[in-house]
Amino acid sequence: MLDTVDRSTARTAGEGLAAGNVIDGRTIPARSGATIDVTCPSDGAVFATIARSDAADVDAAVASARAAFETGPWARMSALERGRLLFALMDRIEQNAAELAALESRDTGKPVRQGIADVKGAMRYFEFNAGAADKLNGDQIPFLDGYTALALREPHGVVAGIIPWNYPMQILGRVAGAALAMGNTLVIKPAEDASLTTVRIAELALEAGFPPGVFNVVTGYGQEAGAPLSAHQDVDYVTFTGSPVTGTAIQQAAAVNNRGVTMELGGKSPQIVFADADLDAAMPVLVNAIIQNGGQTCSAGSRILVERPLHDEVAGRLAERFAGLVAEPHWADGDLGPLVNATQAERVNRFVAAARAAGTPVLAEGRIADDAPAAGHYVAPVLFGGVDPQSDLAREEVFGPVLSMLAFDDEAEAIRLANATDYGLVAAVWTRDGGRQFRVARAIRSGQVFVNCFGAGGGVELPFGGVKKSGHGREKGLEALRDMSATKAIVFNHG
Ligand code: TXE
Repeated sequence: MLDTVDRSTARTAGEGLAAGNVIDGRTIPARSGATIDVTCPSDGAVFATIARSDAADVDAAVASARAAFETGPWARMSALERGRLLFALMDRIEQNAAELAALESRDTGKPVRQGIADVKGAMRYFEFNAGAADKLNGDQIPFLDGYTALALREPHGVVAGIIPWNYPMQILGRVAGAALAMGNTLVIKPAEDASLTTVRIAELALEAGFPPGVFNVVTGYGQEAGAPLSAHQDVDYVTFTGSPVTGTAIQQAAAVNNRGVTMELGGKSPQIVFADADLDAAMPVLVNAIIQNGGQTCSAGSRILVERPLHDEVAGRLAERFAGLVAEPHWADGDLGPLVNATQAERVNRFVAAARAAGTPVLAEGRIADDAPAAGHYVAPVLFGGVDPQSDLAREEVFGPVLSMLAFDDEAEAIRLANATDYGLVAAVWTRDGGRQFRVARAIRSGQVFVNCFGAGGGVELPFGGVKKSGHGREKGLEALRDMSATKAIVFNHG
């Protein structure tokens, strides 16, 4: 399996590409002919275009997905055959791994290592769901004498997936893997900032043998392509990963048609470090949890809560690491790259400026590489200490390389602080005390809690999703397959 991509490939990937929509088995331009320039976040240069789709393109994609769902080979295919197609897609992704990793890195600015990890992540999603396709049983339900009752799992029909730019391939993998395994057909609207690998993977799905119309992609802006897709009357289910504000708009649109939704809306994930924690094991994980992908991760461990006796030691060790962090172009393959666009860089800089203005202590700062192109969207990593739990920095999703430290005095205060945001996606607890591990893990309001680890290698097998403002519905694991299907009860009266 791929473990490196050379610098010049990473720097020039996708040069001159004019990516289209994938509708009904063909790659075609938007009906209007309009395009959107694709810029590289590392140097601000335009290097490709994507289709600028509107409601007409969305209509065509949904019609194609509907036709493929109702008729044609997909409608008659067994779960085993669907699984085999997903395995074949995984193989195609592997065969094109270098191209996909380089394309993802150039499109998003993420270090090449992360681009490679994302290819592997996408493959793993397709692999997991391929294997699971024929294993999610329905139920036989004990019922009245003389009756047999079944609960069958059936696909929703046409699933719309609106996905963001932070992990385009991985999020595509988790959405498409589960939806296709259960027999749905798909219309994906990737983010306008990072659509190239999604288009490419839909093309690879055709090469792998997916029938036309099963896996469609329409690219474009949220308002122009995403909004008509989420409001479309012929879409049966909508799955979205992105911001709470857009999630609300999408739910309102879907509600007009009374459609089901899965919402993954980000987080403000706490990492709680008790005084008895194994710090040597925790330190690299604490740092990586916020630095990975430049902090543009829904599950980023963006708050570190430390029990007071250990506070200064953790602060010192984190500060040492942060002082050495450098934001570099994606091709340098350093600790972190630029942020995805100017809006995100401005957003992160606003949080940092407000915290500084409020007098929040800066414990350490990294830097932007001297040779980073001026037109790139670089932000220097910052470690804040003594953060006010009521501040925006402590409560809001920053989505950048900014880490907040807060001290606590006892277990009750740790739990209170961990739960003191509107989000509830992921949390970590670092302690050697077994009783405390259970108590705290149970008390935290969040979709996932990791004990003495964080993220634990991605965890395609684990149900993933939020509570509170972080959303609802579950992706990954077998839970995703349940969400991507509807249960039908059938009762036979046999006298
Ligand atoms: O997200 P949007 P943005 C958070 C993160 C980030 C903030 C803003 O905090 O700073 O969101 O990012 C499409 N109808 N996350 O503005 O708007 C859009 O085209 C239908 C967390 O990029 O949520 C894109 O495909 N679709 C997150 C997708 O929604 C619409 C990942 C996400 O864009 C639409 C990304 C509309 N009206 C950002 N408007 C996570 N949970 O991991 C936009 N879109």
